[in-house]
Amino acid sequence: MAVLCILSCIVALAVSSMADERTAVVTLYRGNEVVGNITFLQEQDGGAVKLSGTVSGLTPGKHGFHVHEKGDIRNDCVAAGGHFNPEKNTHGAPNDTERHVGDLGNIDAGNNGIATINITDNVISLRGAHSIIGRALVVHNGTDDLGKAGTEESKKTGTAGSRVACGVIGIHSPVTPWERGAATTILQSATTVVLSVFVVSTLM
Ligand SMILES: *[C@@H]1O[C@H](CO)[C@@H](O)[C@H](O)[C@H]1NC(C)=O
Ligand SMILES: *[C@@H]1O[C@H](CO)[C@@H](O)[C@H](O)[C@H]1NC(C)=O
Ligand SMILES: *[C@@H]1O[C@H](CO)[C@@H](O)[C@H](O)[C@H]1NC(C)=O
Ligand SMILES: *[C@@H]1O[C@H](CO)[C@@H](O)[C@H](O)[C@H]1NC(C)=O
Ligand SMILES: [Cu+2]
Ligand SMILES: [Zn+2]
Repeated sequence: MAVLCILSCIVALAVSSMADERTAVVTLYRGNEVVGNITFLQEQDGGAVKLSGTVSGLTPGKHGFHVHEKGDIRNDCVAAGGHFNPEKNTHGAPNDTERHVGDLGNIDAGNNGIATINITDNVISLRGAHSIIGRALVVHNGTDDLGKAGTEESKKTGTAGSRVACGVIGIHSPVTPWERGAATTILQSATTVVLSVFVVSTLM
């Protein structure tokens, strides 16, 4: 019986963590032109988010790269507002403890103007208070000084210059509703455990 319970719990955990994987996507625009696309993968609740994709048409070198607070990309991305900052922190580097949630640092474009994105971040999320869904991803013309230049503006924006591309981060998978009430979550977990006990006992 103990073995049955342990096996069931393993199956239940595996099933529920599979169900927890989420992906989001953003198409980046410069005016009406598509200049990039990035996917976000979060394998489990509370886990790191992995970004992958490309941005093209950039000047060679580093470009500030942030999640801004609004999913409004009108007026050449200016309507997106400031960096997504729910904790009211100062601007920083991705690996700083004091940073905006949206601070993803810089992306680096080669001489061909293309930046290949391969970032893993532990602060942004695809759920909860740090969720970036429905907000804007912005690429700047200049380099983010990561809040280290010693000016007020540096501690606010990283003085990364104008906005050259942006897009709204949206749901990609699963397509079922993302925000569930606690009751639904508990019911689903309980159902998973009961089903697992049934499946495992059938197999034995
Ligand atoms: C991503 O964007 C680039 C333009 O930068 C485009 O060439 C490419 O086809 C896009 N890829 C996908 C999967 O949409
Ligand atoms: C953060 O990363 C930068 C390089 O990107 C490095 O110079 C710095 O030491 C790192 N800081 C911490 C606190 O890990
Ligand atoms: C992305 O970065 C990780 C670690 O920084 C590395 O292990 C992985 O190979 C990289 N992926 C690509 C496609 O470059
Ligand atoms: C972008 O930066 C380059 C230099 O890196 C400059 O020549 C250009 O004028 C800037 N463009 C905008 C729109 O700020
Ligand atoms: Cu920005
Ligand atoms: Zn910031």
